[in-house]
Amino acid sequence: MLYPQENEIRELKDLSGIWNFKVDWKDEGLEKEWYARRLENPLFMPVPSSYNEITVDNAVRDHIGTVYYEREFYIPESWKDMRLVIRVGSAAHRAVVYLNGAKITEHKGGFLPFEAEITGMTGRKNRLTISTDNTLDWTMLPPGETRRYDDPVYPEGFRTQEYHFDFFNYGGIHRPVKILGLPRTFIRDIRVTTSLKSSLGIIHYEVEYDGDPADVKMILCDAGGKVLAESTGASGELPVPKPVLWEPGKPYLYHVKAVLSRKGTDIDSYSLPVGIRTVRVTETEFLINDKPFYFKGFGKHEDMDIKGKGMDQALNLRDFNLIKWIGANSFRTSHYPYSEEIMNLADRLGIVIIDEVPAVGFNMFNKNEIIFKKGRVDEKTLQTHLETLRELIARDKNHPSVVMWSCANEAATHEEAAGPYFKAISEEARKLDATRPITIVQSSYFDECKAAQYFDVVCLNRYNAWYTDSGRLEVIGPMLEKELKGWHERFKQPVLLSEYGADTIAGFHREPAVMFTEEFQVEYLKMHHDVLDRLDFIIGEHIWNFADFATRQGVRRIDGNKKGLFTRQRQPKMAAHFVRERWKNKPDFRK
Ligand code: BDP
Repeated sequence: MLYPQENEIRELKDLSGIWNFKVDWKDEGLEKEWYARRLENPLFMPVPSSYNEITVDNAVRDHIGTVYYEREFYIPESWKDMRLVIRVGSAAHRAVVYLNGAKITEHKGGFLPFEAEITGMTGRKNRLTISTDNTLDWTMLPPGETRRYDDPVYPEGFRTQEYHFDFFNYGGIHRPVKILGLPRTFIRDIRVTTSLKSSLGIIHYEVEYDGDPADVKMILCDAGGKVLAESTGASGELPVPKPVLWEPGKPYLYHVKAVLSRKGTDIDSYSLPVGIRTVRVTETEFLINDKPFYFKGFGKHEDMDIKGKGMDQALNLRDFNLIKWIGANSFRTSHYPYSEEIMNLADRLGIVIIDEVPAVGFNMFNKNEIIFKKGRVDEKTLQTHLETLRELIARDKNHPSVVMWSCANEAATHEEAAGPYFKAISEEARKLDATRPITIVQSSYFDECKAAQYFDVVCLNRYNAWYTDSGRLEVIGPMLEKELKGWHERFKQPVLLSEYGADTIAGFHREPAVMFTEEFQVEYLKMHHDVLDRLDFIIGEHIWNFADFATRQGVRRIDGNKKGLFTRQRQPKMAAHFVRERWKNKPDFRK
């Protein structure tokens, strides 16, 4: 799926702004056809944004169920011959879209875009209504369970949402809603892969278009816009002698421009940045352009005060600037696909990404409870998981920054049924993209895992001396070393420590260190680094987390998860300075 673009042929209209908004407290909106007319007594709500923290009403913040968004818009008469499409960047987690009272599409899954054709709606006032529902069930990614309480001791309508993941379940329209004006015969998709044969770079491309027969041409330009090569046909190759490669920190981008034409007249075009780079793994290395890359970075979240998971370019750039400042070169989109705007910036800024599907919360963290079973993570979940993987790879396949697909986070891979489940996931991922390695992020123990053999890289999350042996820093060294070696020896794969971290309240100090102080976070990280530095199959370190983030309320979380190196307002804790010293002196590529 292509990111919306405006150019000499294509039109684009962004519907971001203040929309009308109404919470469906009694689940009656559908029955009473709220979409059929203007919402009565609406609130105002910004799009894009989570709705939860915009008002000062905790019932809105904690709402489990449906809300309605609405706005009016025009499409100018001058677009009347175009194919018109409405595109939602993302809406959590189920959305139904109505135009002038008629349902035009629906989508399940809160982190990926979807669209619907609305050709013909020009020259009139249109009313767009979008309902979103943040209710989770076991067929969704991430999965969860809604409980309703009949006991009269609870207030009427009381419900809770149980989910086994550690971030606040924000709802709403999280990414921009856009109207695209396309020609009737239009480029539907482009797929680009690159390869390198000694000093010759090759860009392989495939263009798909819909409509009447047309000629396809692909033009390759350098970063300055100079034309380097051209090729005709819907698929082909563009040679690039002595290419400048896309590398972490040195993100050179070529551009390909696909052009559809008929009788010499251009009828559609689309430009795509292309980074020429290769990715491959061995038993001990992760090679980018055949050089052993060392991941320095974080697991992150899309999360901020007030706007929750709403896309915000100011925040995105602040985060990338901090990533550069601290000397990181990569992050994982834990635990769901991030906005396309973030992915585009990563390409341009040379930050490497491990791109994750929202398969998180697949673990009861209790060995007596099985999660891979009928009614929990079962065949229906698998079908959604496969579909989400397809949608993710369709969206992100062309990003040079994406070097690996992460197909799950901390699933209960010790369970028997996790084996066939993840075999199916891995086969689909490989079928969809043969050019990138795949992983699942583990929290199991190496000797009990039933799934890692289907993947290429072991990503391990570990919290020794935090959730277990709390505060006893001295256990980290021996325990971590044993486990890292165990994973590597059993699966013959390179290992990335994909999460390690300690909750830290900015401003808490204690010497000697105790949990939750800034001193403890520094010492905790250092204990891990001492181990990582002596093992040659370790391909990197992703600290949990980049910044503090919101979680649901609970006795284990005081105002959210505080494992950030930065506060939620993106200011450094003491450990950020310590990590910066380390990473500034640690090259992106190992010798
Ligand atoms: C890991 C999860 C992550 C949590 C983290 C933590 O992958 O989402 O936030 O632990 O507990 O289990 O801080």
